[in-house]
This record gives sequence, structure tokens and C-alpha cells, in this order.
Amino acid sequence: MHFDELHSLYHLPLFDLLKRARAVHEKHWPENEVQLCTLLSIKTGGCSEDCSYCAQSARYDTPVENERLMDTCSVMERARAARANGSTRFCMGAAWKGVRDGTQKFDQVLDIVRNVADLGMEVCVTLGQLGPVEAQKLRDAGVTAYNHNIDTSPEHYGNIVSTHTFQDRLDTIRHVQDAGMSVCCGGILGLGETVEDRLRMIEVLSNLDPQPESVPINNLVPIPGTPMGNNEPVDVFQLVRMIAVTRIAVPGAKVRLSAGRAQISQEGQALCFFAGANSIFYGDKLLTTSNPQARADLALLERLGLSPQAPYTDVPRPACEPALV
Ligand code: SAM
Ligand code: DTB
Ligand code: SF4
Repeated sequence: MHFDELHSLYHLPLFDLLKRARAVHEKHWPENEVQLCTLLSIKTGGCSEDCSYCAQSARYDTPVENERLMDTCSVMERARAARANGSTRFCMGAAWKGVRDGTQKFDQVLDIVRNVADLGMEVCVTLGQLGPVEAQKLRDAGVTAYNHNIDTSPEHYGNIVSTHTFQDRLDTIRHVQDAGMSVCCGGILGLGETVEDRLRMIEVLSNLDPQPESVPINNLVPIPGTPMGNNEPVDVFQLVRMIAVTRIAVPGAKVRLSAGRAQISQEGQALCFFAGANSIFYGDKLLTTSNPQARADLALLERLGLSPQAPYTDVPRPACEPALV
């Protein structure tokens, strides 16, 4: 969609915008379901990049303790627990600039992916930049979706990151698409951007070909010690408008109400679901920050008459499940 159209939609009276978004939502997503995704940080902190919102950049003194890449069996334990709790998508994040074929860490990630893929959930990873070879190997190992956010507008990107470019992000997304994985790509609200920046971001997302399979909308979780640590929270009605515009611009995507949900009231979240959000991160922790309690989320969905997207059940036993005696 073109920026001008997005701009007109965004500035409609709120209820008119919601009505438009709702019609698109009901056409594409009539089931009243919300996808539950569990996140796990498989390698935490010590990242070379300087993304000014991130708890895991080595450039800032944040409360995060660095942790090495997890071993396959420890990841499997967490993945099995996520599946048992009803998650249908398991997303693993690593604090890296990117990955390279032929390195030990990439081989280890491929081993993790092969094992998690056997559990039958959707498998998403976010490892930073990829080339075509790495993308193909991840796909062959069983990755279904790759998360790589553009985070903000092309114009604002240089104000929040200097160690890689907006074009680098687009190049990785292209490699993911060429390898046949779904793209999960979205952004963050609250990085000191204007409403126009947010709409430019949606313009770029909606013009990806094919459009992303999922669009995470994160609200900045301000991290002490980062340049964005004292940023003001985003107004909830601006968030709702952004969700609605995203729903209209990328109608077939899961729109994921992502980081920062713990800071949004239940009423605010309900409006986001009404506006078109149909996926959340589920479980008490995001990568390094907290998320609402799983029980509270299930209770909220029930009160709203929404159901968790049906979990996958028909799966083979995973390779490193402990033997029954
Ligand atoms: N290193 C990889 C990368 O940058 O693509 C993957 C991990 S990175 C933590 C994944 C995404 O999490 C970022 O693109 C950003 O959208 C989101 N994120 C990171 N820190 C955040 C924060 N403090 N608040 C909200 N979203 C955040
Ligand atoms: C995404 O867009 N949000 C998730 C996931 N993709 C990897 C990450 C949110 C991180 C929030 C801050 C933290 O916990 O460190
Ligand atoms: Fe954080 Fe990813 Fe940026 Fe590294 S590349 S600082 S992990 S957002």
C-alpha cells in the first residue's frame, strides 16, 4: 500500500478505522483464534551491534547477564514444555549480528532446529543477518519462519542503529524468501519516531513480495543503560491505530502483539485484538524481559471469547526425549 493511503486510514476517527480493520480481519481470520508463540533466548547478550533499544548489545551496560549458546537437550526441554502449554510456534532468538555457514555455532543451531522441528510446532528463529547459503540450510533443517524486523522507517533507522543498515535488513529478508521460509518482520513503537515513520515502516512491510507471514508489533520495553532507557510509553490508542492499519495493509498476516504487553492494560489488549492482532508471545518471559503470566493470558482470552489456535498434536517422538523405563 502507498503511504498516502495508510496516512488517510490512520487519521480516520478511531471507530471508523476500527470498522475498516474489523471487516478485513473477519474476511481473512473468521475463527476468533489467537496464535500462542513461545520465545526462548538460546544465546543471550554480548552482541556486537549497537541497536539503541536492546538489552543485549555489548555497547551498553544493561541488567542482562551474557549466556553462551544453549545445548540441544536444554532447548528441547523448553520446547517440549512450550508445546505442552499449548504453544503452536516456538521462536528461538540469538544475540548475534548474523550467522555464517561452516562455523561451529551455526552447526549447533542447525542441530537444535532439526530436533525442535520434530516436535511439530512451527519453528521460528531470529539469528541476525543471513546469506543465501545459511537461509537454505536453515530451511532444510526445518525452520518454518525467520524473524528479522525492519523495526522502524528507512529514514529513522540510522538514528537507532549504526552498525548495520536498513538495506542489510532487506537483503536478509530477500535471502529468507528465496530459500522458501516464511518471513516474520515487523517493528518497534516508541523509538522516538514520528507517526509518519511508523506508517513508512508499514508501507515497506506491505510492499514486500510476498507479504510477510507475520508482523510483530513491539512496544519498546525501555532498558536501563541503553540510549532509549528513558523513552516515554506509546499512547495505547496510537498502538491500536497501528494494529488496525497493519491489519488492513497486510491482511493475510498474523499480526503479533509482541513486546511490551505486560505494560498494556487488559482493556487495551482487548482493543488490539479487536483491531486485528491475532498472535501473542505466551509464557512468562520474552527474550530478556518479562511478559504477562501464561495463566492470566489464557483467562483474558477466555473472557473475550477468543480461543488459542489449536495446538499440533500428531507428532513423532523427539530424538533426545529421555527413554521411558
Ligand atoms: N539479533 C537478532 C536481530 O536483531 O534480528 C535477533 C534478536 S532481536 C532481540 C529481535 C527483535 O526484538 C528486534 O528486532 C526488536 O524488534 C525486538 N526488541 C529487542 N529489544 C527490544 C525492546 N527492548 N523492546 C521491544 N522490542 C525489542
Ligand atoms: C520480535 O519482534 N519480538 C521478539 C521476537 N521478535 C524475537 C523479541 C522481543 C524482545 C523484547 C525485549 C527482551 O525481552 O529483551
Ligand atoms: Fe539486539 Fe539483535 Fe541488535 Fe544484537 S542485532 S543488539 S541482539 S537487536
